[in-house]
Amino acid sequence: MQFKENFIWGAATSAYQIEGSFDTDGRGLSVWDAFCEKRGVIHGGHTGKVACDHYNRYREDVAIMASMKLQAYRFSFSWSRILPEGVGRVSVKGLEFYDRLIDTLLEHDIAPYATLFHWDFPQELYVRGGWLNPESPNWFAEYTSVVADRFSDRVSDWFTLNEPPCFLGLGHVDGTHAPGLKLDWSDFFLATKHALMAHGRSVQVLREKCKKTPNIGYAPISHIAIPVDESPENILAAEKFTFGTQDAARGFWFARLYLDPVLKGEWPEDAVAVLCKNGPKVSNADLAVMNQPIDMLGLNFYAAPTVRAGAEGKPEVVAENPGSPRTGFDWSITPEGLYWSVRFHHERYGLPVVISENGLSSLDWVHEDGKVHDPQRIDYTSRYLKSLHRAHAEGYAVDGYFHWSLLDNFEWAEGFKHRFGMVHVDFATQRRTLKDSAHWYRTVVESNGAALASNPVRNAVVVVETSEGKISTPYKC
Ligand code: IFM
Repeated sequence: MQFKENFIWGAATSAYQIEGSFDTDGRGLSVWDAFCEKRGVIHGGHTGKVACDHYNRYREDVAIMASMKLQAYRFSFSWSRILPEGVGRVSVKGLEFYDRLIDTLLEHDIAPYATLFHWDFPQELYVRGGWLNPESPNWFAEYTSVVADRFSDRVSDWFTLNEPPCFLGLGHVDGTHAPGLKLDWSDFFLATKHALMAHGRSVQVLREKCKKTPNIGYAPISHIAIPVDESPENILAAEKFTFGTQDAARGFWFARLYLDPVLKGEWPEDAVAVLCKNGPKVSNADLAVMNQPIDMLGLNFYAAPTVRAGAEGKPEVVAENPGSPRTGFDWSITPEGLYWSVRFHHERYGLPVVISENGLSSLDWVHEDGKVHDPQRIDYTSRYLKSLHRAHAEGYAVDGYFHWSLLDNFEWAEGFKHRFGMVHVDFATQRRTLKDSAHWYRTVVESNGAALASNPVRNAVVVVETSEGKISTPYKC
C-alpha cells in the first residue's frame, strides 16, 4: 500500500478562511470582507474577521503541522494583504507576514505550496469591474510579480487559481458567494475568459521571475462521474459526463470550460453555446495567453455522481440508494471517484496530478476526555487514499495529497457551521485540539501510506500530553 518514495503528504487551507486580522497592518479589504457585511448571506452572520486567528498564531499552527509530520502545507496568499488596493502600493507588513510564515515552515522542513488566488479578490479592484474588467489579467500579473520577487527564493511550488467554477459561478451567477452577483451567461463567460487569461499571465510571470525553477499548478475543481461498473460502455459514459457536451442543467460546473482553454488552448464553444447565444469573443491570441505550459494539475475532489450508459451511450445518473453515507455537508461519500478523477484527467491532459484538496465536514466536538474523536474522517480519508493508491499503482502520475483542511475554518457562506479540519478549533478561545484523524494521518504520512493497510480506526495512535510528557498510545475504540 505504499506510495512512491517522493510522494508529498500535506494539508491545505486558504487565507480568508483562517487568517483573520482582516484590517491589521494595513490589509486592504477583499470581496469576501464586503460580502460578509451583507445581511442574511452567511450562516449565522459569521465573518472571517478573526477566523482561526492564524495571522497571530501561525507559529503554533506550523508546530502542529510538524507534530503531524506534514511534508508540505498548501496555503494561499491574501492578495489585498500584499497589495491593499490590488495594484500599485505594496504593503511591507503584508509581505513580512508571509516571510514569517514561509520561514517558519522551512525551519520545520515543511514545503510551502503557495496558491495565489483562493477567492479573496481585492475590493478596490472589484469596484473597478473585477473579473469583468479586461485589465484584470494584468492586475493579477502585477500581483504575481510582487509575490514571485519576494518569495520565490523559498517557494518552488505554486498554484495560480483555486476552483474557478466556485468564485466565478457561485460568486457571479448564483450570487451565493462573494461578490454576490447574478450576472447573465454572457457576462459570466467574459469574467471566465479574463480569469483564465489571468492564470496564463501569472504562469508567464512565475516562469520569468522565479528564482528557483518553479513547479506550477492550477487547481480547478472538476465535476466528474464514476462509472456504475467497469464495463467499457459505462466507463465511456462516465468520461462523457466528465468531459462531453454540456448539459444546461449543470450550468457553470461544466469541467471542460476551465480545463480545455488552459490545458489545450481550446475554447469549448459547444459548452458555451448551450448556455449563451452571444458569448464573448475569444481570439487565438487570448487562448495563447491562457494556454501556458504548466507542471502539475491540482485536483480538488470531494464527491461525484455515479453514471451508466443509457440510450446511445448517453450518460445517465444512477440514483443513490436511500441512506447512503453522506458527510456533514450532505455530500455523498464516493471514494472511488478519486481514482476516476485522476484517471480521466490524466488520460485527457497527460499532466502529473496532485490532490490539492480532499476531505469532509463532520460533527466534531471536544469530548469529555478532552479529545476529538472523529472516526468518520479517518474512515473517509482511508477509503479515498486507498482509491488514490489504485491510480498510483496503475501508473498514473500522482505526486501528492493535501487534506482539506488542516484546521476547522470559515466555510464561506456556511460560516463556521462545518468543521473540515484535522485540527479542531474552538472559535471562542482559539484553542487547537488535534483530532484523532490528525494523529492517524501522521501514521499514514510516516509510513508513506503503509498504515492504510491496517484497520484505520483501531490502529490510530493518540499522543497524550501528561505531566510526564507526551505518551503515544494505540487508539482504543
Ligand atoms: O472550504 C472549501 C475550499 O475553500 C475550497 N474547496 C472546497 C472546500 C470545502 O467546501
